[in-house]
This record gives sequence, C-alpha cells and structure tokens, in this order.
Amino acid sequence: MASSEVARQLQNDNCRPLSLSGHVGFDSLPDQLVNKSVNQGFCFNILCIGETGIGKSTLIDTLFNTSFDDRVSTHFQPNVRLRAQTYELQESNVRLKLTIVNTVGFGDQINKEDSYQPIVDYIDAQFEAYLQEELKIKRSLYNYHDTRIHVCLYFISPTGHSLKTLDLLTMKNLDSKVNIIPVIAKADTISKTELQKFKIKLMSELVSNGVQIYQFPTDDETISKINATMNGHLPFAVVGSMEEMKIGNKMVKARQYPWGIVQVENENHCDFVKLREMLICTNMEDLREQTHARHYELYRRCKLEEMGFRDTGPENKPVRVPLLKGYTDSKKSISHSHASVESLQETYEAKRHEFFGELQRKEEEMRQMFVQRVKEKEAILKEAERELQAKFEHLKRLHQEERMKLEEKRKLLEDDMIAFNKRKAATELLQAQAFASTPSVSLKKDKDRKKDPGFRLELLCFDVRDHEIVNVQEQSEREKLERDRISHREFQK
Ligand SMILES: Nc1nc2c(ncn2[C@@H]2O[C@H](COP(=O)(O)OP(=O)(O)OP(=O)(O)O)[C@@H](O)[C@H]2O)c(=O)[nH]1
Ligand SMILES: [Mg+2]
Repeated sequence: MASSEVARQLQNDNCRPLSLSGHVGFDSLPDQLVNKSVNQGFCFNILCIGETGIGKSTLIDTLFNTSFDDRVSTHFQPNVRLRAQTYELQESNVRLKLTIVNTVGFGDQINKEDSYQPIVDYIDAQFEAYLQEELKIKRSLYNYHDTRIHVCLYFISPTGHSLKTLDLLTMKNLDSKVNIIPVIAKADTISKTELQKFKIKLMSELVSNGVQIYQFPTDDETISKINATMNGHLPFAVVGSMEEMKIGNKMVKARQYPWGIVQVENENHCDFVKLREMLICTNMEDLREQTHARHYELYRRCKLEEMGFRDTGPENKPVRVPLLKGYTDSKKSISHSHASVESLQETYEAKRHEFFGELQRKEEEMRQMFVQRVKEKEAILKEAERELQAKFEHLKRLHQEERMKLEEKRKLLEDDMIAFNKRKAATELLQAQAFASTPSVSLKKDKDRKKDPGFRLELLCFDVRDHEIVNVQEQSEREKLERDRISHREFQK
C-alpha cells in the first residue's frame, strides 16, 4: 500500500498522522515478529497427487535434497488411500515441520469415478480438525500441529496428448480447497517441441474446464515480476533424481541415459529449479496464507452457515444481542466485532434450544414407537396363543373320540370272548355226552372206517367246523346224522 494511501485511510478512520521527534524503537517490530516465528518454527504440508510410480517421491526428495525413504506402493489397491508422514527439517536456524501426504493407489482402479473423494475427505478432515480447535473455549492454536494442506503438487503424465478425465475431475473437485500447482512429471521422456505444445494444451484445457490453479501472487512489488513470469511457465515440467554425477568439476543431480545426461537443476533441461524457487524460496508463506485466508475461510464459513450461524439477521442487519447485564448499562452500543461474537453466542443458544427440543421430540417419538411396537407384539402373541389353544382343544377332542371308539371295540371283543367261551364250554359238554352215548366199536372197525375216504372227509369237515365254532345244535344234528350213517353202513355189512 502506498504511503499517501495509508495517510488517507488514517484520516478516514479519524486518526491523525504525526511524525516522531526521535527514535522510539517500534521499528524493531518486524524483527520481533521474525524472531518469534523463528523460535516457534514453521510447518508446511504438501499433498502429492499422481499415479503410482509417476515420480512423486523422487521429486520430493530432490526438492528438499533429502532422502525421505518413502515406501514404494503397489498397483493393486482396491481404492485410493492417503498416507501422511511428518518430518522435522532444519536449515540454518529455521525449523520446518514438513508433512508429505501421498495418494496411494491413485489411478489404479478400473472405475476411477470416485478416486478424488478420499482426497477431498482428507483435506476437509484437516480443516475440520483446525475448526474444532478454534471453537474450543481453551484453544491452543499456538502449539497446534496444523495439518491443513498448503499446496497440492498435481503430477500429470507426460503423454503429450491431453489431460485425462481423472486429472480434470480431481483438480476440479479440489481447486476450491487447496492451492494446486500442476507439474508434468518425468519431463525427460518428452521432446522439447512436444513439451511446449503439451503445456499450451494443458493450460487451455484447465481454463476451458474452469479449473482454478494456484497463481503466484503479483501484488508484492518485490516478487511480482518474477511471479508473473513464472505464472507463464505453468505447468512446470520436472525431472527428479537423487543421483549425483560429475559434470565439469561440479557434482550435479542428473539422470543418465545412453544418449546423454539430463541435469535436474539445468533450466534448459527442465523446470525443476523454477518449481523449487517458486514453491520453497518465494511463495511458501503465501501458500500458507492462502490456505488460511482463502480455502480454510471458505470451509469455515460454509460449515458455520450449515450449522445455522449468521453474521446478519433478517433485513441484512448485523446480528446484535442484548449485552450481559451490568455491561449493557455502561455501554450504549456495541462494535461490529462484538456483535458477531455475541451473534455466535446467541446462535449457539438458539441452536442449543433447537437441539434439545429436537432431542425431546425424537425421544417422545421413539417412546411412542416403542409402545406401539409392544402393543403390536402383544396382539400377535395373543393371537398365536388363541390359535394354539384352539389347536390343543381340537386335538384333545380327537383323542377323546379315539379313546371312546377303542373302548367300544374292547367291550365288543370282551363280549365276543365271553360268548366264545360259553360256546366252547357247551361244545365240550355236548362232545362229552355224545361220546358217552355212542356204542363201542372194535378197533378194527374203527380202522376200516377211517380208511373210507368219505368218512375221512366227513371227519375233516367236522374238525374244521369244530374250529370255526359251529352252532352247537347244528353240530349235534350233524353228529346224529353221522351216527345214523355209521349204523346204516354196519347194517349193510
Ligand atoms: N524418467 C524419469 N524417471 C523418473 C523420474 N522421477 C522418478 N523416476 C523413476 O520412476 C520410478 C518411480 O519413482 P517414484 O519416485 O518411486 O514414484 P512414486 O510416484 O513415488 O511411486 P509410488 O509412491 O509407488 O506411487 C523410479 O524408478 C524413478 O527412478 C523422472 O523425472 N524421469
Ligand atoms: Mg512414492
């Protein structure tokens, strides 16, 4: 801001500019700030998005001149997973807590439709954690390990064609949440002319699809020129390597091929140096600031609005609430900042009431539902009991009928048995009487008689009839007849 503009602003704020007559010492404020920041240390979080094996780890190692020993990922992940690792680095007396978040399995699934979702969720989760810390009554943001993503290095395959749908979709879903710096990975695998065309094509595709990538800021005079130039070089075409080779009398990072050597830090070979300059040396603080002031602010606003908080009431007036008793009497009006704080309190109270009301309503609803369910269950049980009782009665009746039938049968059988026994006794008596009244015949005659087939048949019939319990009278008649026949035969003889 120009000094004349500052003076005008001060006058507008009813503030009179004065000049000091001697040295006071507050010109050391920036130094105090620097000292404080140095003591506190810094944190920076990088998210690397790119297909498996595209060169993410190698580039990060090359950027920070350190071997982070990141594990190699497999191509067979069922879905995209995010892996974060934090490192403590120190350069001179400046400490940096660096978190590198890697997308594991990105682009390896057959259906890549939702590949960006775990990344969006991860970024939001870091914002949410920060917001929760901010909303605490006792906050400790000073010691808080801020895990919000400050920059996303998006690795594009050096195909020379165009952006993949996955790349477009992912960047589109992330551009309002994180500062995206696209890079063309393994730029040594694409020719110089192809690379230029590829860069132009990528940028036009990003623009036509409305993808907002991070632009290096140009509002600070000291860096505006370089940043503006660098914005024209996006996306950076990078090469990574931790291998060192002697070129001339200098050891340089390079990749060696049968046809020559690609030097990582040679600006004629790739844009690695540009990326390192822009990302680490010039704009690291801006990336941190943008994350807080733009992306986090947007998340916070949406989240608080979603929760029902508002800065303005109906008719677009700032929300004001009665001040605490005692405090109100001494102050007639409240400043806007107070108003928003108290609007928060008011909204909180309103939300609390709403929440308890809702809770009670739900509780009552659940109780009613429970009673209803119990009633229904009871009715079902009663019905089942009735059915069971009817079944039991029916079976009981059947059983009784069966028993009565059997009883009748038993009685009949007993009667039959008594009649049989009686008949048997009578037959035996008649037989005995018949034998007693029959004249004795010689054995010889008996034998002769038995030889007669007619006689034997008669005897057999007699036996069978005897067995079948013939009528006693019939039997005696038959015996009489027999006797007559025998006597007739004997007479003939
Ligand atoms: N040609 C070329 N190869 C590279 C470049 N950077 C890395 N590589 C090679 O690519 C392979 C994979 O590199 P990594 O850095 O492990 O890739 P990554 O993306 O971290 O892999 P994952 O973490 O397993 O997904 C290694 O063989 C590297 O040597 C590069 O700029 N150019
Ligand atoms: Mg890796």
